[in-house]
Amino acid sequence: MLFSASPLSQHLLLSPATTLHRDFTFNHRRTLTPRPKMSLNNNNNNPNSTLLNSLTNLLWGKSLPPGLLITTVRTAWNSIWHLMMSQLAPSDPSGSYSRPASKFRLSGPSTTTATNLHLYVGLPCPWAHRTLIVRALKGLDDAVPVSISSPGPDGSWEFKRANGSGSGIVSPGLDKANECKTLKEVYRVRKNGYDGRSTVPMLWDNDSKDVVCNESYDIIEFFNSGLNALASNPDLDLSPPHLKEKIQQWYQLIYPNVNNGVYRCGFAQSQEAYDRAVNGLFGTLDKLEDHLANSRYLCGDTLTLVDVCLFTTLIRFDLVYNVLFKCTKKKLYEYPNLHAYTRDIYQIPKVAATCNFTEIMDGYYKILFPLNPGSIRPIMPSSSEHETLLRPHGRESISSAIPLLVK
Ligand SMILES: N[C@@H](CCC(=O)N[C@@H](CS)C(=O)NCC(=O)O)C(=O)O
Repeated sequence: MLFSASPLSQHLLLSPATTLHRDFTFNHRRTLTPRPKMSLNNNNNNPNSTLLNSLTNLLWGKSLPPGLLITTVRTAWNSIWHLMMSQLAPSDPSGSYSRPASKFRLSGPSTTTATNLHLYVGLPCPWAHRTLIVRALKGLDDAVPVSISSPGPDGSWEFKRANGSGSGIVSPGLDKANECKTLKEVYRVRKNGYDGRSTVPMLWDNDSKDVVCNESYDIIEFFNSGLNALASNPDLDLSPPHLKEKIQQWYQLIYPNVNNGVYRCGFAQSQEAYDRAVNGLFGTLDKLEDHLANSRYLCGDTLTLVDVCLFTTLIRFDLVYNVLFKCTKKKLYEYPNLHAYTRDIYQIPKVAATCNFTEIMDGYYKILFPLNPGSIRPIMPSSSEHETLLRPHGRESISSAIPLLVK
């Protein structure tokens, strides 16, 4: 961690022998003034800000001159921010975020014969959320058990909490397949080892002790059609042959502009990169809003994989992306068709139980430190509350076809 209390800070905070407890000090004009009594228990419990207060007092008296304070912090913060962003969110030369490619791929639904599978996810992650939804709709809960990690202080995935919140909503727990403490450890125990990015979702083969796949789209295609012998809802097809081309066309629009588009807004490292991303995002949302006025789902009357992919971004939109990633032009709530479409999918049996809003908010606001250094989690917008999402969506008027055979 960048600003954790070091032995030096502990010394400054605790040692009575330092100048901190003198009654007088020079202020920044070099005149002698009574030192205000310093309290080690000030209202701000953050040891880092106490350290900075102590240092400021030590060097300049009661407060740093505002001009100097702002210039110094701005210069230091800009350099540190760019350093952090370049390592955490790689970008191209124009400052646009470029998402690293997934390492372990499946090139079709039947490219693995493994049947003793285990799924690793994290609940804030929209890519992992796709796999939880398709797993639930297909009835693969028993066939593919899941371990749910949560982000640790440095943002990497950890297993540290007892399973189950008792609410019926998915919640983080321990690693049930390998009993590891972190996801990094799981990737490392694979037979050939691995030292790259340890991302969720990740599908694991318990027999060969190896990673099967860590690309969400491959995993949902595989769950949709590659495990029907084990699924309790094998008749549900979220990628029927006659819609495959349409699904791909929508996905090619939605992935860069919406799914990854929100990240391209949030992780942009130049104004130009942000402008490009935000125009692509809202231009696409406008198009989707129009299309969904007369189409219940993206490809017509049938829910498909591309709806699942769109849903996991939309459900996080007002909650996180609108604020943290500066996707501010409009809230999802201001798009009546998109919001109703989101409610429609949320109300499909088993979907709401895959949405853990507390984990999503904590995962973004508390962990994406470079974007929210104070780690304050804003209040939940009412448009994202469970009760709001249960309001009638009225989309049966477009198509009353029973969309799913959820068993
Ligand atoms: N293209 C991948 C993206 C997966 C991804 O980026 N997951 C993020 C969480 S949202 C992650 O695990 N990041 C950890 C890291 O980069 O170390 C997919 O669709 O599965």
